[in-house]
Parts: sequence; structure tokens; C-alpha cells
Amino acid sequence: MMELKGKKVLVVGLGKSGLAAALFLRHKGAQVTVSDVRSAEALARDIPALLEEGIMVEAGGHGLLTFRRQDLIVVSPGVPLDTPELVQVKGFGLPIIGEMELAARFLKGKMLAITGSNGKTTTTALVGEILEMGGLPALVGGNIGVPVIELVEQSNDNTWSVVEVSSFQLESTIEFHPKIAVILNITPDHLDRHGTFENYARAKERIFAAMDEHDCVVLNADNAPTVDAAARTSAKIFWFSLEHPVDQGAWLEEGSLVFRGAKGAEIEQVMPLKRIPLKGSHNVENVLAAVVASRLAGVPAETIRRAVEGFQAVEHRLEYVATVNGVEFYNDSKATNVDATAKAIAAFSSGVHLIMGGKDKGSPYTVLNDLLHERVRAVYTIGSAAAKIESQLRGVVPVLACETLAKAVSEAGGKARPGEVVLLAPACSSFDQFENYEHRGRIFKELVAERGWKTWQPA
Ligand code: UMA
Repeated sequence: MMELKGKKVLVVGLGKSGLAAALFLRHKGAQVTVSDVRSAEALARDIPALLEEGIMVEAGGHGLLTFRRQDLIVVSPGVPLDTPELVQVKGFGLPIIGEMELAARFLKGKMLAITGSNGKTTTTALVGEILEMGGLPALVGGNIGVPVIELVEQSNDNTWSVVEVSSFQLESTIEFHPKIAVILNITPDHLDRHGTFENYARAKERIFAAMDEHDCVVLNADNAPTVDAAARTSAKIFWFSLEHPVDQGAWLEEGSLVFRGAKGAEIEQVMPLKRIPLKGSHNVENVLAAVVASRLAGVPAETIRRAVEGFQAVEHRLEYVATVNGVEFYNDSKATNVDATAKAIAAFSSGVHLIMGGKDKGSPYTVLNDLLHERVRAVYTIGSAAAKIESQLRGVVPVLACETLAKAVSEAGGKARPGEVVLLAPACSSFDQFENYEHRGRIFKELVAERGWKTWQPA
């Protein structure tokens, strides 16, 4: 734990993480300032409460002098570490940590951390439910939407903090030390922030930087960058695979999920594959990873089976919305990169009307070509990435420029025939047209509901 009383601490970014970190630091007796590029008007909802707590607020930009006058800087995940003011003060030796690192220094009990390019939220939520069902008190937070710093007060020596961690959060960790860490997969994402895939993969691997041979890392045996990461950890390695048995970990055997705790040990039956209530083979991977992580935490296989069977898809992750005139609508607004969109398409055999677009993140869309050709009837583009998507997918599948989500839902819903699917799986972030992916998903669901009312005929 670090001493914060009387320390001058600057929190950069006033979103969910920044707000929670500022209040935590203040309650620990620090002199806190918050700096955000948004205007005072845009921050009006939070400023009064902060001032009342004695927290100073710098709005409308970051001032170098504000940064220089501190003992510690705490950055929000969405603030890049190459922000000029951060680079300058780092040069003066000022400590810079993220909200996740701050939280990790105060959390009590054990931590089970989950990262990966896709599937993190579903796996985190599922592991939280399995641990609870197994009688292990679990606190769930992180990138899933609850800043980890908010878990600190509830944590005690018996709790497991089950945390979803993003590459943004891992970039600024130092002592962050999970007992069990999971890397689900590493596929291109956030290249606009990390610059190269290698930088992105190294950021993900920071999840095990402080772990040692008393800890366990769970890795995906079918994903090459994750297999590669195994060479750089000193923790015990467990695997999961959709494709083949592993020495220790979980895999599929004759239609069932099985687990083995150590090389040569007895194989435990966990559950039949068909009892998994989630769509898509990517979700089978998520369940396999959750099986390994929760077995390592001490939950028996039978309890895991019951928890998985009762688990429901997390909102905005391949979430079934409704069937209107025989057309099924699915909301996968969290598919914010190309790989996630590929997984969403692969969950359907054919007849998909795919809504794509938003803010481009620098990865090529052409990797989707085969899947689009096989399973997708048409792509309906929205947002600022539309022209890039269209130029890359032209000739593979019909592409219809819709600009807005409302038009895309109307066009796709109108063209889809009974038995077909309208799928929102944008492959882009949402920030050009929406507050975040949740906002985009909610609007999609409202548009689908509206469509249902309009087409509803009294019997
Ligand atoms: N800001 C600055 N200066 C900058 C950049 C941003 O002041 O240079 C300000 C913005 O004006 C804004 C604030 O920072 O006011 C936003 O901070 P933030 O982007 O860190 O957002 P939070 O609301 O704190 O949410 C963060 C995570 N957001 C990101 O990583 C972008 C949330 O993950 C997470 O749920 C939350 O902390 C709680 O832990 C969201 C996300 O999109 C879901 N994550 C990415 C993903 O999943 O792909 C990584």
C-alpha cells in the first residue's frame, strides 16, 4: 500500500475511472486535481460534487504546469501515455500509474485477471458467477464497466477480485499481480493507440509481468500470439483448446468439455458441449478458459457446469434482441474490432445482413472476405469508416452506404427475409456517432423494438 495522505495527486481524464480514482484518493487524504480535455460545460454533471469534496478541476485541456506540480499522476485508461504533458513529466521522474495499478496496490484478497482481444467481458462475468456459485465471494470489475478502485472498499482477505483488463489498463501497471491470469486471445485491435501489433501484444502480456511460479496463467493453445507469450512468463501455464487435448487445462473430447489439473492426472468431465447456452464457437473458448480459471480457484467441476448452464449472454455481446416478421436481430455492439466481427458472423451459417462501421481502428477489413462471401447477404455501413469499408469489401458482397444506424436497421430489416438475421457487429469503435458501444447497442435495440411495433398487426 502506498501513503497518499498529503500527497499532491493529479488524475488525468474524468470518465468513470477518473471520477472513482479522484474520490478514492481524496478519501485517503491526498490533495487531488483532475484534468480533462473536455469543456467545463461537458463536465458540468460531475464538477459540483468534486468541488464539494475539495477536489480541484482543470477542464478544457491539460496544462503542463498542472502536471508538473504533482507527487503522483494517475491516468485513466483512455488517456494515451504519449500525451505530451505525460511524456514531459515522466522525463522529470514523476511517477505515472493507471487507475488499475492504483487499485491493485490497495485491493485485499486474491485477484483473477482476464484479458484478450475478444471475449473478456463474457468470460469475466461468467467466472464471477462460477466463483459465487462455488461459495467464493467474488467482486467483478475493470474494463467490464466498474472501475477496480471501486472494489477496494468491499475487498477483504477472502474475496476474489475478478477483473477484466484491457491493453490500455495494462500499459500503466507495475506491481499489478493476479494470482490467476487469463489471456483469451491476441488479435489485431487498438492499433491506432499502440501503433504496432507487437506493442499491443506486449501490453497484453504485462498481465503476468509481476507473476511468479506460485501463480497460474491460462493461455489459448489455438492462438499463435498467445502461445508465443508462454515463453515470457515464469508462472505455471495451463492451456485451453478447441482443437486438441492439452497437458494441463481444458479441451473438447467427444462432445464434452473436459479438464485435467496436471500432466498425467485424471481427466474430469465438466459438461456436454450442447449444454452451453451461448452462441458461437468463440463462446466455447470463453467457457473453456472460465473452466480452467475457476477450477484453479478451487471450484468443483459440477458447480462449474451448473453455473455455465444458468449463464445468460452479457448485454451487447451477440445478444438476441427480437424476431420481427421472422427476421432475427442480434446486437453485438461490443464487436469493436475485425476479429470480433468475424466471430459474430461465424456464429451464423448463412443469411446474415451485417451492419458495420463507426470509427476505424486501423485494421484491414479484407480479412473478413471469406466469411462475408459464405454467410453474408449484404453489408450496411454506418459512421466515418464507411468509405474505407466499402472500398475494401467492394466485389465481395453488396455494400449499402447507410450513414446512420437508424437507416441501416431500416434497410437491413426491410431486405432480410424470414429465417435470416440482422446482425450489428460493427468492427469499429462507436465514438464518431455514439457515447460508447453500450449507447450504440441500446439505440440498436430501440430501433428494433420500434420496428416490432410498426409491423405488429392485431390478430
Ligand atoms: N481524456 C482526457 N485526455 C485524453 C483522453 C481522454 O482528458 O487525452 C478524457 C475524456 O475527455 C473523458 C475521459 O478522459 O472525459 C475518459 O476516460 P476513459 O476513456 O479512460 O473512460 P472511462 O469512462 O474512465 O472508462 C474506462 C474504460 N474506457 C477506455 O478504456 C476507453 C472503460 O472501458 C472501462 O469500462 C472503465 O474505464 C472502467 O474500468 C471501455 C472501453 O471502451 C468499455 N474499453 C476498451 C475496449 O474494451 O476496447 C479498451
